Amino acid sequence: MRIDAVDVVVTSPGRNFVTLRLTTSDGVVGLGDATLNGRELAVASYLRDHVAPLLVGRDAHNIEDTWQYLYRGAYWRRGPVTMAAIAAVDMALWDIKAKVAGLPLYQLLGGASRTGALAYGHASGRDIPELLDSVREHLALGYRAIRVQTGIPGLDSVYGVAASSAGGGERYDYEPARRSAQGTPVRPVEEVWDTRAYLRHVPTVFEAVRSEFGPELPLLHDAHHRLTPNQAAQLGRSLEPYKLFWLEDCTPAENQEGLRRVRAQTTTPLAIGEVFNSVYDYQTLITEQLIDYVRSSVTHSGGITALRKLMDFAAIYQIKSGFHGPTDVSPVGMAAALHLDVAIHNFGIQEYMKHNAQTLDLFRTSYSFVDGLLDPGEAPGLGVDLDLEAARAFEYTPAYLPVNRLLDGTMHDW
Ligand code: EZ4
Ligand code: CO
Repeated sequence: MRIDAVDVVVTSPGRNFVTLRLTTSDGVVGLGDATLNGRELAVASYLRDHVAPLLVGRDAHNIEDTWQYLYRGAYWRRGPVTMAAIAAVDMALWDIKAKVAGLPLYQLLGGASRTGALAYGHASGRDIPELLDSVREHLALGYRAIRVQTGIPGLDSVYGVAASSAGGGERYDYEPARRSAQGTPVRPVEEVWDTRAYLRHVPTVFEAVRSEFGPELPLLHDAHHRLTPNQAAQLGRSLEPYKLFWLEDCTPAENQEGLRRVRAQTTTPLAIGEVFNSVYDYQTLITEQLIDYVRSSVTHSGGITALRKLMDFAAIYQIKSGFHGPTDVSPVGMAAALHLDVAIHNFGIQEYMKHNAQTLDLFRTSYSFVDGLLDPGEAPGLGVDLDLEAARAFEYTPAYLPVNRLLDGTMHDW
């Protein structure tokens, strides 16, 4: 069975998605997600200009060999653009293989290790009362684990907080990259950040949430790479009384050794890796057991083939998964994560936000969210179809994530 056709579909039903669509000589279609928020067209070009010509005529069944061919053959290793492109090819080939087998993909990955994947949702509020309402709304939707983010007194807007003023008054739980007003050039919005105010405020937020919802509810928090190792150690310690499920991206973790200090100073569980793209980014973090959860997405880290190996490596050190699942991973990438979630033994939790209605109209999914658990469904393959005609109607629209500056104007870590 040969790969006959390679198509790259860019569509923007509210936000941009890049999808690879492979068609085999037998007419089987496989989909892969290649969405890289804010740099989408770079991956689209990588696939169209440099990968598509290599794929036509290859045996669609040889997934591992194709992975190695694209990774080693490029000479230039790793990097988010390359690894998102390889991920899309890998996902599409697994989709095809599982469709040919007539099985949902998780069956080819060893079958189900659990009845569903525990999901966490994003609750947020500009202040504590608004946050508590958002937690209640998430509990009503069925969530059994909740990420908590709030505004900080004195700061205008904070990334990850719905209804911040920079969001134009609209809630943006989904942390979208922002488009600019019509006719103005598109640039990242610049937000002001104050680490001391943040470190003072966050423990009061968790105090309020714990006293309202009790000790059982798993709570998470994302620091979005903004702290130094010493500041992260302070935050981890100050949050210990609230027993977090995890503290995410406390420092910019390309400095893996920096986590030694954080780890030595606090027992708050740590999750890292949503901006990583290969196992090598984790080498010190995993072998020295400096983290508890791997945050990679299938989409940004070389696909199912690579992420499964990474999780096997992590398993040796009792480190679990907590795959990235924002809405800038497409429904195809989310489905791939769910098949892996139910199959691997060292699953921890899955981030989950529902895509908007337009997106779910284009991408027909067979996964479901019931009583706090995600289920990949029983459709053969990944279980996602893409309505090509409808997708083409939504043109690519540039949009970028915000950047941060400190009070004196210094550019800050994310
Ligand atoms: O900000 O995916 O934990 N989740 C996150 C995400 C990221 C976006 C960036 O594209 O931090 O929402
Ligand atoms: Co994050």
